[in-house]
Amino acid sequence: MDDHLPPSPNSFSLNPIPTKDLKSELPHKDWPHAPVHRLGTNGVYFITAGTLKKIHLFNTSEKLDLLERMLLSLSKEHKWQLEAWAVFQNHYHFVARGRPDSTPMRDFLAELHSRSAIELNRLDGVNGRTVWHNFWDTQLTYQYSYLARLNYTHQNAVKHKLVPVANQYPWCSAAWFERTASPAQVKTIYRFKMDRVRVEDDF
Ligand code: NI
Repeated sequence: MDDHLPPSPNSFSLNPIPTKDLKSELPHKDWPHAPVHRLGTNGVYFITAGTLKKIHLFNTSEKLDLLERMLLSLSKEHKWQLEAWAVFQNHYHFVARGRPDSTPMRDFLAELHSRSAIELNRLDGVNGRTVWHNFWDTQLTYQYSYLARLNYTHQNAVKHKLVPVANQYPWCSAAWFERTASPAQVKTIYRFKMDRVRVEDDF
């Protein structure tokens, strides 16, 4: 993701370009806690959302950081516990577990979409551009389909051919999951076949 850097000079020397540590201006990454539970009485949802016309709007590391951090911090604020997520240039997926006092999912998504659009448009210096187009929400009520979607989300960067191994993709939950869950949990989830999972994911 270094495509925003200039090519290195070959035959002449340039003055060093002052670099700014963009990460220091973003809120820190607000990691969720426990990565796997049983399906219980509280709703667990699988959400997919895409940008308007699938345009690659979050097309720098900074913009992907922005979207991922906003997702992590707003989900905590609205009491949706993230169990898997993957954020890309033109869409995202996540699995989140509600509580009795969670904000309604649609209100949470409305805030995520409006705040991320405002911030992205500010970075791009444009006014009022529509960023998000639509989203799909599925309530997960069967253990098998829940676990399969956790794996689908952790592994999504591999499906989209961005990395050979999911934990190499910075804007998804795979590395966090492998670090936080027990080795047995990781093995169980990663074993789930994803070819029977039908997800809107033509991005
Ligand atoms: Ni996807």
